[in-house]
Amino acid sequence: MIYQRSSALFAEAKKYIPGGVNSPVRAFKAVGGDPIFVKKAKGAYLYDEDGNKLIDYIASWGPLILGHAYEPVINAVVEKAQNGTSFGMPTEIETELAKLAISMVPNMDKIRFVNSGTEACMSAVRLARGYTGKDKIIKFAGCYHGHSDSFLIQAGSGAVTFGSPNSPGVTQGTAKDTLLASYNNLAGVKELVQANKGELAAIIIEPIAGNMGCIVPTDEFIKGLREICTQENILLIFDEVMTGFRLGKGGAQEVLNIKADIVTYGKVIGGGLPVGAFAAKTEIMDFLAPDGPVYQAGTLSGNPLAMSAGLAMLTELNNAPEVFKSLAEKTAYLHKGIVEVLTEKNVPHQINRFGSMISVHFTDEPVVDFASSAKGDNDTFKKYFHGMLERGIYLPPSAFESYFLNDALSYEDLDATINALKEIDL
Ligand code: KE4
Repeated sequence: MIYQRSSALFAEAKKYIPGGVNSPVRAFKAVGGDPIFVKKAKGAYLYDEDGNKLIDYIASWGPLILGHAYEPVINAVVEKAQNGTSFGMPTEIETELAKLAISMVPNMDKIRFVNSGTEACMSAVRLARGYTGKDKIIKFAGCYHGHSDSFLIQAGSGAVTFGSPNSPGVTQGTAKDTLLASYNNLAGVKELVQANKGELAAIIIEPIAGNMGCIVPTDEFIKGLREICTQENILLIFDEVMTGFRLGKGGAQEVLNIKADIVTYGKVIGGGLPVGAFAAKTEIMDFLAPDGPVYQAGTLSGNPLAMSAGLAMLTELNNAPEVFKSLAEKTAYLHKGIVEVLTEKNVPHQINRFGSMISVHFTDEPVVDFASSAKGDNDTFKKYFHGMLERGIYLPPSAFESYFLNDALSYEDLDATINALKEIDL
């Protein structure tokens, strides 16, 4: 495949945009080479600036669960735009999307819309701190909740000391209130909770992790978190920016049968336009301004154009929940095909899958947390990524990402993906 125009566009972009991209993962740093510039997309296919057609497995990192340029969503956005895109005033459509979203997920009474998953998670933590009157939070190594300072933290020196910044610009003052635990390690969480008794406002987690590749919690772990939070008056925050409206109508709360105290959303809820959200019971949500003391705001929050995309998307999913089963079956089919090929090639691999989230790890150890995910062989991953790209298959350009299948993918597309893998010398 030829990527000349993409490379030329990348060189031009780098003159005006840091790293040539508006989000780092797009720059192919983890896999090498120049990123692909896309011209348009439809259904399961991307059409890049060099005229290549690619089968898409990132779906804009999750939002486009029904495929690109999905008619009902496009029509809703085009129609809404005719009457203005944003007013900075309340509109009926915000209530329509709020009512629909709340009707689809368990256990939530009210929802506030923002413009990204980062904003949703940042606001959820502020709300938890304001509601509980406590400062510290626990997050998990390898879980990503957006780029708010409180989340850009790596493990501190000792098991029970606070975290340290993992990005310049994040202060130690901020880092001291974020504690880091390991996914699927309940004992470690208990140790942190005991060492910080009475100081923890929240534990925030990706209930099915997608930012270490896909990692599924053990029953004991996720149920244990719920119990600890209930016992210790800590709010459990489910970051469902990836899983919300992807794993099922009710997201991870529904499929795991666990009730969180605050849930954050993004991606699918915006139908491909910038929408994030966070939700909780009335008692918690009413702590938010303007009625409550916890301040949170946004010029474009709930803007009718983004709301129209989200409403069209959730309406489709609410009226056709069989999509989730179809997606899970397609993901299982892809899983089986990849296992057969990599086994035949005698390549050590672990494949983690939950619903329509899946990831391939080139290691023979089970991938259950960030440390085990980091043991994947990145040289093999790079060969895999570029080998698939050369054959028209667009995968996430990082071993620490989940694939996001869209329901426009056909079984022929899945077979083409599996056959492309057969041709690669890993
Ligand atoms: P955004 O601010 O990017 O909308 O959402 C942040 C976020 C929060 N929580 C979870 C579980 C997430 O996965 C994300 C964002 N996901 C990444 C993909 N790993 C977005 C891609 C990117 O950073 O460009």
